[in-house]
Amino acid sequence: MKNIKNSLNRLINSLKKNLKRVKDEHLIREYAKNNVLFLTFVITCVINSTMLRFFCINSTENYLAIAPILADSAIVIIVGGLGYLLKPKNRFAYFLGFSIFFCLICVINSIYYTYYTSFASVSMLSLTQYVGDVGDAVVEQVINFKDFLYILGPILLIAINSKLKKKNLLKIIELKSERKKKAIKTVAVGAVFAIIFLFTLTPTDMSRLVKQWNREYIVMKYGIYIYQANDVIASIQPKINSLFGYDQAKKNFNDYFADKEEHQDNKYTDIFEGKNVIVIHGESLQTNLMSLSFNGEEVTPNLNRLAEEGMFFSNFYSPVSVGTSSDAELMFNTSLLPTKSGTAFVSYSDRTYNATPKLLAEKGYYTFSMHGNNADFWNRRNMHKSLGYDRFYSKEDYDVTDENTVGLGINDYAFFEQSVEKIKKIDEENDKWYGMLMMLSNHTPFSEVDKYGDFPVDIKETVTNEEGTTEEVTYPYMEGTKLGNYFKSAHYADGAIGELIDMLDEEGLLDNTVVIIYGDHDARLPRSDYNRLYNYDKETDSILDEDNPNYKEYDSYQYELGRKVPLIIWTKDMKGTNLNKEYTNVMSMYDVEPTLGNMLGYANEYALGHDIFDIGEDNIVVFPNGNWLTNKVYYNSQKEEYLSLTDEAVSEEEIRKNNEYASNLLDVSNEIIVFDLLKEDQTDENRVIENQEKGT
Ligand code: GP9
Ligand code: MN
Repeated sequence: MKNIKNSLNRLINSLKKNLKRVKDEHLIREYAKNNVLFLTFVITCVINSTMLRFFCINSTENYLAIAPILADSAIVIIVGGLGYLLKPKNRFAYFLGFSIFFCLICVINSIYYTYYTSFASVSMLSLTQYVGDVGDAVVEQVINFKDFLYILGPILLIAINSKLKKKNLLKIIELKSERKKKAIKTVAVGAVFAIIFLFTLTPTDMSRLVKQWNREYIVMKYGIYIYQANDVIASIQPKINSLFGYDQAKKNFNDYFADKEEHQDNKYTDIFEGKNVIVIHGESLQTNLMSLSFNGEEVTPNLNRLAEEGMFFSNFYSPVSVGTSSDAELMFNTSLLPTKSGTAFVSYSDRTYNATPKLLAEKGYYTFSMHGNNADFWNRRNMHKSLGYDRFYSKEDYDVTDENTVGLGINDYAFFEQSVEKIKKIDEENDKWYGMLMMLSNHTPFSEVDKYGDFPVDIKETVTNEEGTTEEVTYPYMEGTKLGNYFKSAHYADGAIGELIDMLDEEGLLDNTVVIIYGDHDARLPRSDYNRLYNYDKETDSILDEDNPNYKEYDSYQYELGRKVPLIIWTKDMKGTNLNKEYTNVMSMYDVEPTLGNMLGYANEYALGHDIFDIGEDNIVVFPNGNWLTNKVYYNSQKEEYLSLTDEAVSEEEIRKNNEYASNLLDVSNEIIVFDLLKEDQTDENRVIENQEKGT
């Protein structure tokens, strides 16, 4: 006991002595003076990462988070510390190189976050070829002043270096042993930061880093630099994984499907058997458009009419990841979810898919897809073959002129008109057919308002003044906002859908045809614009105060839930039948293949979604970031909190079970694609058949 006391006293005395030395000899000031470049490098890099989190993730938890600052500091101090191994004259280049590198990480992520509400991945590098095509959209809608604040870091470093140079303070000579000692000491300080950081981690934090799909959470916990390094590992992992972890993946796959309940026939089974099918891929069409009118005119009168006359799935979601349009197509046709890294269309187009076009082709259908954009966009030229389309009509098959171009390419009206001509021929030559028509005009940034036709999104009122005469007063309302422009663009696209239906009808192409319309994903518009939509005060031309009794809260949950897209299944003669109604159970894009398959008489036995008429109100919609939604609850896996949608209590057990379900679904789907498990399965079957044949 006495010994411990003595040792403690000795330790405290030595600490006191050292602190006194630091104070008396002005060691801190001395250190700062001799290491200005290193300190500038460290401080600016840590500030940049903190600033990025601050701009992207708005939560008090984020503002107060110390863990990512520790993690960033550890990385930057270690990287900077290694610079001391270099001769002093070479250090500036080293610090500047890394400063630019870290700054670029912040700039890219800042821009990327605005567009995708997620952080960047190197697995997306293979997609930069598409940036040219949507480049204007990105520049116009996505790049902000704040994205370039990070450049101040390297600029400050350059400025300080030139000042030091002028004062002749850079000509220091250091022995190799001295440099080594300095580097070791600095790296050791970085290691101390790293150790303290490691103590803040929970097992959940560790497992999320390995899984990498909860990007926001990882950045919030580990900072942007560790996130990005981990992303590089995670992005090359699928390639390595597809060489190694096959056995485990195959086992997971077998276990998953062994437990899956078999599909039962229901009253919708085969109701459309033998009918032709037209699918309309509605670019950026959201369900909320359908309930909006301006000055008595509906935004989407044609969608509304088709929904009223057909089967309207009003609680339908498209859980796309970074593959946006292509992820929607993938889910719709294969009942798989987007991949965790990269996109299925670009990285995994050579895999085997049990896709609707392929399965219908096996039933004697002629299957085709039509799209006015370049065939290589989203690698459709290759992927549409893998999905089993007999023919992909792309830009080269259309007459595209300056006059008929809107946004990314041929406008929806001209596209549909020319498509109908092609479908007429297909119909003459084929017994039955399945065709996907992919729209293009209603694509972000929705800025070609002069081409969308006249659809004012203001408020017009007729008022009687004191003299008794009437005059028309106009309040700007949504005019000039991004959301307002989106309404004009959607109204234009909706008009094209109306014309398509008329043209098909005139050609007699609707008589034995099922029409399916889906919105491919939401339009990614700012929440503040929705706030204006719901809380506009025309008297002051501004947004109502939050404490105003008429103020309607539009929080992040409402925004998330408001990202639903329409799904309509319609036939010419459906109106008034027992099919003609609104279906309100939550449903996902990856539930379409099993639902439609049941109606048309085909099945993908490895579908991950459900026939909605089988699963009904028990359905769960899983999003690529691990969030999920049921009729009762929306769970946010990044914040680990939920929103109850009914008065019923939500048990912890239910949350745990659904989290496990979501995680399994994402794993199995990813493994099916990465390890090409559907191909292997067919090979297994072939092997069985071959063996049977040998036996006979
Ligand atoms: C491009 C079109 C749009 O051809 O499908 O793709 P998106 O940018 O929505 O993913
Ligand atoms: Mn799209």
